Amino acid sequence: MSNSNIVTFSIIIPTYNESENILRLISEIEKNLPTSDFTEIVIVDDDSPDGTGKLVENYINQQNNKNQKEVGAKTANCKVKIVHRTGKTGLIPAIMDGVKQSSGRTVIVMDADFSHPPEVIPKMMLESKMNPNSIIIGSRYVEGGKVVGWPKKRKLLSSGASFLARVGLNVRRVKDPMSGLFALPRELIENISIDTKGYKILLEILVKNKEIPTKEIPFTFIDRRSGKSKMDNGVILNYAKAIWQLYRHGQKSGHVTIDEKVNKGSVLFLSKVGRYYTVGISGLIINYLVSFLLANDVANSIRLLSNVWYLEASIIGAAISLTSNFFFNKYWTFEDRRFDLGSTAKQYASFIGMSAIGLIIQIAILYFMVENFVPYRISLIVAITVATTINFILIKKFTFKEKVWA
Ligand SMILES: Nc1nc2c(ncn2[C@@H]2O[C@H](COP(=O)(O)OP(=O)(O)O)[C@@H](O)[C@H]2O)c(=O)[nH]1
Ligand SMILES: [Mg+2]
Repeated sequence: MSNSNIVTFSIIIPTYNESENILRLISEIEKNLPTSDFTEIVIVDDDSPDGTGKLVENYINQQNNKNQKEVGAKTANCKVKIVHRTGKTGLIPAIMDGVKQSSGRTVIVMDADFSHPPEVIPKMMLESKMNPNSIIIGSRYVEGGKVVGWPKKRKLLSSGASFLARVGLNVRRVKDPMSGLFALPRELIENISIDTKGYKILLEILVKNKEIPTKEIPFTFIDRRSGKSKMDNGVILNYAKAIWQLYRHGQKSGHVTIDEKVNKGSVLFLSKVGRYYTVGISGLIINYLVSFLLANDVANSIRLLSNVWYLEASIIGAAISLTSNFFFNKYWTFEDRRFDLGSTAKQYASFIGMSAIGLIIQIAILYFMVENFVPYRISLIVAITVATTINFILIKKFTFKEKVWA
């Protein structure tokens, strides 16, 4: 008799509509498992409409029958379990449920869509056995790791968010704190109370356990080939649409009058700077409110917005405030009252481009100063002031085609 009923590893895999992936994934994981340890694979399904849960259920029954028939078959070093949940309440609660229903000393969390290749699991297990009290992270951003199949936009969003998290939440020691692939001692995940909405559970654990050693294992993240991502770009797009509609609505009801005879030169440079900064502050307030509303409970009552994680919420907040900044600056700061779609869209694109340059300058200054041990508060003030001023000049000259000093 082997001691095969002592579970060493529990691999928790949350699923929602993964019927095309799940059985293949289970078999790939089993194929790669080291024989020395007993592993349980715990699938946590949120009642997927595509029958993922049923599929796994059938698979488990089949395996049981087979084992009963084949007397003397080699003892398996792995067992599959299914946890059925009744509703889709998000990724983190699903993971936490899976943890509760499992018993391995070490918990491994991974996605079902093959973004996390099954071949890295044994490497992570080995590392975890050598460092049983560490958090082992499957990392896209250490040497040897990479991301395949994401459009530039999503890559940028992800690495930008990682950067913000690392600097802002002081988890600089980890290159990929938002990875969904990690292994850790059960105690670290079992009793943690999760504050954030959304799905970056590792980040939360890292922030709350700064003293725990970490180790990153490079892997190649491959974007899902089948099934649908829950990261819904539609959310951002719908927001932009809503803003545009609101804006058009305001225009139709006559609040905006077209006035072509504005003498731009008559308004002094300084008064425009003043207006520009005022608009900037209004943008900050809008940004703050939107981020705050989206990342909090209010979002749960609006179905479209549930599952918005707080860093994403703040990216959406930034996008909306950028848009309102554009219109306030166009109408008020630069007194440009022409709103035909073609030229407005062109100006808008240019405004975004200039703002992006400003943001890059700001982050570069910030990064440079913080890395050179200037306190974060001071670095932030310097970075924002310099970047905003450069931004103003760029927008004045290139977006609204004014002379810089007029
Ligand atoms: N149980 C459960 N699993 C989920 C939920 N949302 C996503 N998942 C699973 O979590 C993993 C990651 O989700 P995915 O859509 O690939 O997110 P992305 O990689 O960030 O685009 C996949 O295995 C999904 O099936 C959910 O609400 N409940
Ligand atoms: Mg995925």
